[in-house]
This record gives sequence, structure tokens and C-alpha cells, in this order.
Amino acid sequence: MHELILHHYPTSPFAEKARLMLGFKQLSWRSVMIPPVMPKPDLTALTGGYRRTPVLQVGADIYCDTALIARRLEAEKATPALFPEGQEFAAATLAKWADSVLFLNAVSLVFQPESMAVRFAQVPKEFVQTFSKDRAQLFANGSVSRVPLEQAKNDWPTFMARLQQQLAREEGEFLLGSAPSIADFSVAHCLWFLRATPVTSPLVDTYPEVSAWLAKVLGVGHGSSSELSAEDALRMALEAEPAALPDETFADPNGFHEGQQVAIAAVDYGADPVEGELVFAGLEELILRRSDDRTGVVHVHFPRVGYRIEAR
Ligand SMILES: N[C@@H](CCC(=O)N[C@@H](CS)C(=O)NCC(=O)O)C(=O)O
Repeated sequence: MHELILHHYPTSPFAEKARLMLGFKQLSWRSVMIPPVMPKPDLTALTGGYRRTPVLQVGADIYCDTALIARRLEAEKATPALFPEGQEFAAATLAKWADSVLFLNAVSLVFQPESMAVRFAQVPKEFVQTFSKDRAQLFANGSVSRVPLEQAKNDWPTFMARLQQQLAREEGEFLLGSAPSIADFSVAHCLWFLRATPVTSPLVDTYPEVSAWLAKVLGVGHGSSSELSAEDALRMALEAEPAALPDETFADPNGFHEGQQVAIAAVDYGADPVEGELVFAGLEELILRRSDDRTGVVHVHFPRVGYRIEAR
């Protein structure tokens, strides 16, 4: 059995979502630190160009996006469930809303000048410039643009009031019932992000039921992790064979076929294409086979939803 390897950095909200999901399932994992800005030569040797954070590696299988990382973790250990039985649609849909709408509102609020000044107070000015340029580039080739700060300020209190209202009901301990699900982790990582600076933390802390729920969700912890160098992670990919393909019929609504050379990219942002041979296309997952001198043959996995396939 291969180890679970998370490529991430401490301040990334989506990485926090992945760490919490690992903690929820009480898994052991290896932690590889990646840079928060491009270039990321070790990460992109594994992914073929996907640059977003985090990425999960299991031997020679590379999982992009927390929406799919969640499904891989569910396959690793079924209980407790991230997608509880009978709530599969509600859990995935609420998570998707939080990961897109709620997250982009949080980004606007966190990156407002007053908050940035505090967040980057101890960071050299050159890095702040590099970071701003990198994030402008991240959004340059995708379908979404940043939420204007005024709009985020306008919408945020309504989101929090709705959440507060639901959580205030005695029976609603977590968003979909008595146990956490992926929906809780997707909402929580956005709030965790705002809590990181005193300028934006009141946007969470002034809602007592929300704060109490957030403390419980963050309280699941991160499981047990140990550090791993990027070099060792690449070597582990090189020495491993990709896992067997899913036991599901290859089916693509746009007629892409098994063995076709394609590129796959996120639609929203960070839309850098990854080229390879399409070896699997299912309802939730797309898999590309590609190789790199440093990793050998790897299978790069993407969620179906929110990613597009192009012929090459
Ligand atoms: N839908 C993706 C979004 C990931 C995402 O936006 N990650 C941010 C960090 S929280 C990112 O990649 N920022 C640029 C970077 O880390 O290079 C997921 O669920 O993993």
C-alpha cells in the first residue's frame, strides 16, 4: 500500500480543507511543502502543469482538486463518510458552492488592502509584489473573475446570518445533521481563512453559533502526518506503478475516447492545461496518463465537474 502524500503549504485554505478531511478520517499521511507561488517545478513534474494547492499523491497516482481528493480519501477509508448515504447530492453541491462562491468572497475580503497590510506585515516587499503578480496570473486564463470588494462586503453578512440561523436550531449540530460531512469542511476552510487576520476575523467571530460550530469542525484536527521531501515524493512516484483504473465504463458525453491525446484544465481559474493520454473518463473522474523523467509514468486524476477536455 502506498502512503498518502499531501503537497501543500500551511496558509492555503484548500490545503486546510484537505488536512481536516485527513483528520476527520484519522489517516496517517506524509507532508510535502510546496511554494505558494509559481514556479513549482517539483509539483508540476508530478501533475504535468496543474499548479493549484493542494495535490494528493498516492504512489504514481496524482489527485488534483479537493473535490476529488475527498472521493479518494473516501475510497481509502469509507467511515466516517464525507458524502453521507442519502445526502450525496446535498453534500457535494453545498461543498461546490462553498468552494466557489463563499471562497471567492473570502478571497476578496482577505485581500483587501487593510487586511493584506496586516497579513504581509512581516513579509519582504518583493515577495508581496511577486505574490500579487502570481495571483493576477492565476485568474488570467479562467472563467471567473474576482468578486469586487464592495460586493463581498455586501453579501458576506447575509451568508453568515443564514449559517447562524441554521446552526442555532438545536438539532442541527453540523450542516447536514449530526456528523460533519464535506460540506462542513468546505465552508470551514473559507472561515478559517478570514480568521487568520484581525481585520477580517470579526466577520466570523461576531456570530457565536458559527464560531462554536467552526471550533468543532477545526477540532477534528489533521490526523497524523510526518514530513517528506519533494525529492523523496518524486522518487516514490518513479518507483511505483499507477493503480488499476476504476471499474466503471469509460463514457464521455462529448465523444472523447480511450487512448486519445488530450489536455485537461480547470475552467474557473488556475486553468493551466495538462496534456496526456485520456485513459479513463467516468462520472466523477478523468484520468490522464503522462510521463516525466523525474516521475516516470503517472496517472493524473481530475474531477469531471469544473474541468474541460480539449483534443490535442
Ligand atoms: N478547486 C480547487 C481550488 C484550489 C485553490 O484555489 N487553491 C488555492 C490555494 S487555497 C491556490 O491554488 N492558489 C494558488 C497556489 O497555491 O498556487 C480545489 O478544491 O482544490
